[in-house]
Amino acid sequence: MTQMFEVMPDSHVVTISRFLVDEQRLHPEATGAFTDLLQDIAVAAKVIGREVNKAGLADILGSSGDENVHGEQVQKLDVFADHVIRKALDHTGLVACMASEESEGLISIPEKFPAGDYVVIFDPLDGSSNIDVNVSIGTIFSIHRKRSKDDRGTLDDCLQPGSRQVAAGYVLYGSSTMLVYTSGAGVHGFTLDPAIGEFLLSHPQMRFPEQPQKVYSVNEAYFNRWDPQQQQLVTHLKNDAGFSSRYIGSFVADIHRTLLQGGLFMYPADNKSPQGKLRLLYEAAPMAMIVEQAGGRATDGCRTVLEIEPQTLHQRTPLYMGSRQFVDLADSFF
Ligand code: AHM
Ligand code: MG
Repeated sequence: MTQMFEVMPDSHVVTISRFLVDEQRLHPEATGAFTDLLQDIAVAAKVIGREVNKAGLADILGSSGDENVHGEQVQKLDVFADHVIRKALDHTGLVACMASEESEGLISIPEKFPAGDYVVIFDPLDGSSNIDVNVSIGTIFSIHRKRSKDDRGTLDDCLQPGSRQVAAGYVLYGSSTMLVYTSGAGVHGFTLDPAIGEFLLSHPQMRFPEQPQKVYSVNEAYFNRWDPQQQQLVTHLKNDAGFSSRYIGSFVADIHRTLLQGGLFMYPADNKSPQGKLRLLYEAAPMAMIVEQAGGRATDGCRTVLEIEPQTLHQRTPLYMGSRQFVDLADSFF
């Protein structure tokens, strides 16, 4: 008997490759290098996603110790993710240098490979403490163009303000694996179809909802460490403004929810961490580009995140991001 499949009459299947190529056609001057770079990042995301999905099996498959069943060294998933991204990009001739939240200094491209014009800064697996409890985690990436004359880039090429990013994105390893990116012309989301191994366009032109859910997202256990303005803001949100609260404790997942449903994400400074916890280059700036491209706002409580001039690779920043009207409201407390 012939099997019947229901076909949605108006649906189009658009792979991330097709989407990137179509976008590239809008820029006749484009060389294709940027398209190739994003495709390489998408491949790295699939490899990381595959391992993340198997993480819970590590114990039964015998690879939770330092060695796996083949006697090979087993890496922690965040170190593995770091390695995958480096190896996906270092030989391509597209990248001048990289920086990773997992490494202290600049990552140079080995001399045996050609160097390119792009600088890639990434947090290979953010929220990795959530892996063991099967909570969503993510990869975050930020792409700049090299501005130094040095063939292989310098630290200075990484220390550019977020406003100079040419693209930024994240991958969420959740109930589905999603890749969300912007190159300055809106935010687009792709969901991995594991059966065919392709990221398919599922969320074109993502925008914060006009009528956002009144939700704040913050680790409220730190309330007593906050300064009075921060305490007053959260007290106002819950007692006067009718907000509810959601906090996963996994940055990519918290921001993804905030983007889809609206809300206010905060990781403020406190008296133990005067600069907050999140890193400007690996976490705050790329997410700020996405949030602003989707119609939201991102600040450190007084400055626009995208305008902060980084001084060091691992510098931290307090962070407020989400629906524009809620970030404005937060501002009014500072
Ligand atoms: P990590 O870079 O060590 O993974 O930490 C970053 C994570 C973010 O995903 C999350 O927003 C934050 O730490 C949660 O911190 P806290 O446990 O202090 O609320
Ligand atoms: Mg991180």
